[in-house]
Amino acid sequence: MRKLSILSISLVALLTTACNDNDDNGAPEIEIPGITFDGDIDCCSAEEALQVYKFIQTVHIVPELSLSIDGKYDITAYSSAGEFHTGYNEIFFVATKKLSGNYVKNFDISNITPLMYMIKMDKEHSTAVGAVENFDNGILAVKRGWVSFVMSSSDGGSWTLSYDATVLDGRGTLERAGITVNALPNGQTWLKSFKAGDDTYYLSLVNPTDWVTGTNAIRAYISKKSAQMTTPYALANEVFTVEIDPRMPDMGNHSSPNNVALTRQDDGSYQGEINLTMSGLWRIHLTIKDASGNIVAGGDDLDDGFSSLYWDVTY
Ligand SMILES: [Cu+2]
Repeated sequence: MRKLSILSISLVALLTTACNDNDDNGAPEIEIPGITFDGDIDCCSAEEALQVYKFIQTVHIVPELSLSIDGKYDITAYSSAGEFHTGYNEIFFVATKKLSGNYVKNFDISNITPLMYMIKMDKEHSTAVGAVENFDNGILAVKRGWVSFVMSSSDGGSWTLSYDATVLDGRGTLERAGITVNALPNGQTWLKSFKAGDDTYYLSLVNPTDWVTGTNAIRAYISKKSAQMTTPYALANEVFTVEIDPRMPDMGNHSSPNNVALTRQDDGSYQGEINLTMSGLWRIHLTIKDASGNIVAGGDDLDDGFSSLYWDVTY
């Protein structure tokens, strides 16, 4: 026991000495498990590495989506819960060097392709997928993409996901990794589709679990079903307006004031404001208008005067 402590102390002393040596080079002293900064130009600054490290403590690994490239690099994928559910899911990617464990700053993830095999129809279809971009200001070592699943895994069908990765001199492909898409809790509907002309569009509500009582930013994406069903559904080029009418169906369908319709932003997302006056189930009735202001979906088509196109969110 005593021997062990002495050994540990000398080890710490050794490491400390090693660290102090680095001071001459001006290397910052930030301890991140498994990360060394010595002369690794591909890695981030110590500050960036710390940001990455802190960020990945807030998400969970999706083990099915890990990829090893040429025995030199590892891609690790994360989502908020380490699994997926129907509707909008963010996926985060981090690349590391196998040998040092260091993050790699510049890498690319592309061609994220989810596919669902529908057993009865013996057919495959994809779903709505967003572009992969840098996670946040300055943090190049985390890439973020999103997938909005139109259906959950079931006896009727199962999902796989593929993607391509480029890390420095390495290239790799994750080929059809099996994933599970969980159904949302009962009564929750965060993804809806509508038809305009011959086209089918998907409305993905972004992270309603973040909502609080009062005014919230409400974000969504509108994706267009691809002519070839196995091609991931990209954001629609058409510009719409999404008018919202939030009601509480369990409380006489009362509404809330000061809601703002979702309009298309520069980044391709739709954003508006939703005012939730209390917690509980909110049915957000939707009216979709085209660029000329014509109603293309929803409206007051229900008997009670509300739109049959809606998201259901309990918060
Ligand atoms: Cu399906």
